[in-house]
Amino acid sequence: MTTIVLLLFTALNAAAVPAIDTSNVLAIAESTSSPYFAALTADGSGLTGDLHDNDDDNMWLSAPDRGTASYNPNPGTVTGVTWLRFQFDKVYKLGDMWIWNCNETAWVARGFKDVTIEYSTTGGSSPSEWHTLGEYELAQASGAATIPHTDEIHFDGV
Ligand SMILES: [Ca+2]
Repeated sequence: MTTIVLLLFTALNAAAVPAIDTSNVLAIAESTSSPYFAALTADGSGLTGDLHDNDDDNMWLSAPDRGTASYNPNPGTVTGVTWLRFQFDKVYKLGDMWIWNCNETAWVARGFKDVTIEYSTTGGSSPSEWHTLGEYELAQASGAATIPHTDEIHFDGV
């Protein structure tokens, strides 16, 4: 199995109750296939209410052919085939993170599957600054015209 890394400073992706304003979330990716930039994961693009569409223009895509290489954003974090990091304007207590996995109809298999989620209040390079929330197997999206979120990650107030 392949490990994919999702890194969170603190706070969450698009939706929560109350949601963290998307203008306070900076999404950074290990790589990008232009123009499918990381920002599209955290800017509300493709969302109508809590449903996301299946237009690839509203989704992030890593560069192709990641092969067997392993990456991490900085020392102290686990490595994986690729990673996404969500950086916030300040430290938040986190509730839930909702994930809409890749929903491009012909390419739902491109979504994240085996992921490790780590968080930090400092984002530094020392392993002691990072905490592992857990390892997760994310659901594959259906590719339907609109979908509810595919996964909920519970931070439970960390
Ligand atoms: Ca989007």
